[in-house]
Amino acid sequence: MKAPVRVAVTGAAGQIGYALLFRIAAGDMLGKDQPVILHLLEITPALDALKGVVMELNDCAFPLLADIVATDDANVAFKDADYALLVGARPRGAGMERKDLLEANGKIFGPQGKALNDHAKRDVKVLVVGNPANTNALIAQQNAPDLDPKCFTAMVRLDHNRAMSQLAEKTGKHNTDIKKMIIWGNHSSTQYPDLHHVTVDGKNAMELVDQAWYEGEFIPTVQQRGAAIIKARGASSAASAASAAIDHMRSWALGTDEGDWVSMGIPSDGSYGIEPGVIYGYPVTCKDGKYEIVQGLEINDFSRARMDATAKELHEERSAVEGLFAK
Ligand code: NAX
Repeated sequence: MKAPVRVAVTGAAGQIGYALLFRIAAGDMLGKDQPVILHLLEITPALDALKGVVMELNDCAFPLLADIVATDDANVAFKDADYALLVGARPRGAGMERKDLLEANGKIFGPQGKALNDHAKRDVKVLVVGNPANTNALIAQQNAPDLDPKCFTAMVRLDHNRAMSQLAEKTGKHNTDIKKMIIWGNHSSTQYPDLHHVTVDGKNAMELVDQAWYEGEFIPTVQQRGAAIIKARGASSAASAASAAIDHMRSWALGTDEGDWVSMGIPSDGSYGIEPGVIYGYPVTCKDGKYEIVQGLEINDFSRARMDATAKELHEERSAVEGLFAK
């Protein structure tokens, strides 16, 4: 059996946390041969609820769960962390403008970035789930000057999985027949789910669907799926978000399948003309714990306009929070 690794999860007593922790402890994220020590971070008023979650984790008697640390101190939660899933965030309150939301979250993700900088393993893999995920990831990264910026990623995998499921339904195929999905940009309604490089059972997706469906149904459905879930369920996506977080980390840690790729929000390096300085959804392949942007994809005018629009939104978000970056 391998030595245990430390997996920090923030917002651990929340609804995504409740769907996430049990799957990490069961080995779904890092493999059935990888013991884990869970480091659970919550705000002080939620520590009682967290105690209940810890009791339930213990009651599962998971063979792979080596230990649990539960705390309201980020310095403790991120101590020697190999993985960090930043789920806890400030939700948008009534009458709150986007700028207020970004700033309120900056107050969470700035200090958490600093705590990661000071205490986590130097090759820590950080996934930000809490919204606005891309810009929260940027704030954390900007407060961790001693860590490689590539340690910081944001989750667009739920959008990726939603897009796969919509296309599978439309084409009458199973999602396992679908390869090379891409979500470009922000985890927001400007995200661009791109079908031009996708294959369904080996055939190009754009040859199987018409432009009207792609533009008028598929793209808006994927972009608005979060709101549709809230309307139907009366609560935001939780189990599917947790599942996507598991997928994101598993791909990163254990690698992507040969002949396929996944979408991850990662620091832009200028690839595909996206100005650096933001965390942008890209198609990536992963190997040996590292990700690389898929290069050389042809981008048509339709895609270019949408990729630029979502980049513009991210740069605007960046401008609103630049004051929260470490000097
Ligand atoms: P909940 O409100 O159920 O849980 C959030 C938990 O975070 C709460 O228990 C709260 O006490 C805790 N928390 C707040 N501030 C904290 C801090 N500073 N340190 C540690 N813990 C803190 O929300 P939940 O439904 O679990 O969603 C969590 C976040 O995920 C939200 O920001 C949500 O918008 C975001 N989502 C992101 C998605 C994505 O694809 N990137 C999709 C699902 C989800 O909407």
